[in-house]
Amino acid sequence: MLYHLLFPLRDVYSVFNVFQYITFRTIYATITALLLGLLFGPYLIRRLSSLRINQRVREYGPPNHKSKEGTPTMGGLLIILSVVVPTLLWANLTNPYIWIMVFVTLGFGAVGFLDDYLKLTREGRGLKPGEKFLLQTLIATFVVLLLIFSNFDTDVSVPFFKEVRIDMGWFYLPFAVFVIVGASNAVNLTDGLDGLAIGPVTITSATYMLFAYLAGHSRLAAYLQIPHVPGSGELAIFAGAMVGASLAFLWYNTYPAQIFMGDIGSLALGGAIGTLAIITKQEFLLTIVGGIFVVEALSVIFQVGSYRLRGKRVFRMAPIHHHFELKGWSEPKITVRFWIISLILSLIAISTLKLR
Ligand code: 57M
Repeated sequence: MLYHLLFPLRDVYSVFNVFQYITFRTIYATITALLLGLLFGPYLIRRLSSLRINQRVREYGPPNHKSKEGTPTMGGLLIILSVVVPTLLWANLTNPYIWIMVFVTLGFGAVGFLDDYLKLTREGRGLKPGEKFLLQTLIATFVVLLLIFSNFDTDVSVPFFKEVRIDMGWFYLPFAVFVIVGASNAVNLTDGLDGLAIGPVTITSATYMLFAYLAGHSRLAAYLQIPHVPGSGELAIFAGAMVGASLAFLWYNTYPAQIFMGDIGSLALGGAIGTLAIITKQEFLLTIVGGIFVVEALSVIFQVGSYRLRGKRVFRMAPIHHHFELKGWSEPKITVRFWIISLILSLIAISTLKLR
């Protein structure tokens, strides 16, 4: 909105010329998101508490989690607000990718909201896993079809192997849907300790902010030999808003958490990250940048698989963060160590720009 209102005034006031720069608008979208989240956080925490929108903690779980009973949840409302409003303020709204990102965030957020709402009203029984998966798949399929019908490239690039481009044709549809739905569920599984999911979400968003900028810049993309996606640079503004919103949420979600994001937050953030990976054409890179989410999801797959096949557990409890809790690590120690790993993974992902 600000872009459309102020950039045309550049002939009268040359200072408004600065609105043409994606970098400038990304920085201010990040700051706006951060401030919105910080300012509205305390209000939302009070409001959710007074409405008794509080977390129920399952009986079967690490013992220290019982004390978390009653923590306000659905903080994802704050995250979504702080992502969408700055995006609408600072981005070029004629860019279709911006609307796709807003749609995915709101769509996955709505599925998460339904799940959270049902859990509150039906004594912990949210959507059935199959129902959740179906809704997520419908949204992701719609988005990927939209992209394919607007001549989106169905090639995929492989990190570290720049000359390899595989055209997947129509197989791109199930592949991209898998990336989006998988990312959404993996972030959800990670969201089980204070600050644990939002830290890697911040780092992953920041990484994709860089990749969106580069993919949208024809000369830089050619120089770095990465896929050039005209118009994707604008997504740096969206990703910047995600960084700001996530940092603001972390302010309140850090140990001991005053608020949880709920499925409304985790599904929306994961879906948005998956879609960023698709549009920037850095699909496989997500397994590196989002390595924490991948490991969390794999730990559940191995645990459930091993239990069913051999009747034995691989971990003391899955997802893997519970394993470390039961080994006696303190919650902040697990969280901060996972952040450090996430940061290293992000650096490795960025290094793929130069390594081949
Ligand atoms: C959500 N959410 C938390 C909060 C958050 C298949 C199975 C592995 C699925 C998995 C599962 O359901 N995961 C999805 C994990 C819950 O947090 C709420 O959920 C939202 C995210 N969707 O925003 O609203 C609890 O997590 C803790 N929490 C924090 N701080 C935070 O900032 O401490 C969350 C956010 C909260 C709070 O305690 O109540 C969750 O875990 O429910 N299931 C599991 O993760 C369960 N694992 C399990 O059953 N393992 C078995 C299986 C795989 C065979 C095993 O290993 O033997 C664990 N969940 C819980 N307790 N609560 C088991 C122990």
